[in-house]
Amino acid sequence: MAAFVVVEGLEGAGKSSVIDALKRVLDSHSIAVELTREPGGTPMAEAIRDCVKHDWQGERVTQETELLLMYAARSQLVENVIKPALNQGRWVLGDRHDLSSVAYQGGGRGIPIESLRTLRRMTLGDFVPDFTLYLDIDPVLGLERARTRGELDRIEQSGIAFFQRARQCYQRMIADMENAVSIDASQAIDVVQEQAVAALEAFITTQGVS
Ligand code: Z5A
Repeated sequence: MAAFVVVEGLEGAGKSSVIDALKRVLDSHSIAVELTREPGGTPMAEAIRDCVKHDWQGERVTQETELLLMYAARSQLVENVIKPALNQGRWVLGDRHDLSSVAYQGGGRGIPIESLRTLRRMTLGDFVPDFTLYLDIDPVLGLERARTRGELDRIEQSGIAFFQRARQCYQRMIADMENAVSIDASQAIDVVQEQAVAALEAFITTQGVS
């Protein structure tokens, strides 16, 4: 059966390079796969991504707007891309999903978890990833890596305390989740990739794929 696999973590954790490695694993098993990113992944969700990554034409983005836009983009992506792919038997490999909202808007911004639950219920119902790989990184190191790519965007400029809270929230959530693996992303990139590949291989085996 097709599965929804998600890679989560703070900026600079190495999600992009891990996703490349995971895609190669799925290809080696001849598993058809759709790659997604959040926020984004449909024309409307990509437009929303532009709105949340920067102040909108100089207008400050409130944290409530940020939260609502994350769920609006997610709803578009889940209904128009992820569920259709899974229904057609393709796996989906996601760069972030709902746990990012819990960590950033819940943990980081301090929006009550009950508000997130209400939005989640409304937009996603009981839809959840089948497997989550969390890349754990100290935000000081992660942001240092992200900075090598150029200027930090609006969310990346939220300050180190914001990212520390997001990290703590990620760690708490992952500890309570089934079908989730945490990897120390401060290790060398090839070691992180190796551990991610091993975790996905183990999950694939549980799905009865040869
Ligand atoms: N966001 C939110 O607030 N709420 C939500 O619900 C959702 C998202 C879904 C999305 O931006 C932003 O939206 C994000 C969270 C928020 N904002 N922040 N801040 P994005 O998609 O553009 O950002 P990202 O997902 O964090 O991407 P990223 O910075 O590219 O992170 P990454 O993919 O994990 O990193 P990378 O591109 O693989 O690596 C970054 C650099 O580090 C690169 O030069 C690598 O070569 C290097 N790297 C990676 N791993 C290593 C190791 N192990 N050693 C050395 N160097 C490494």
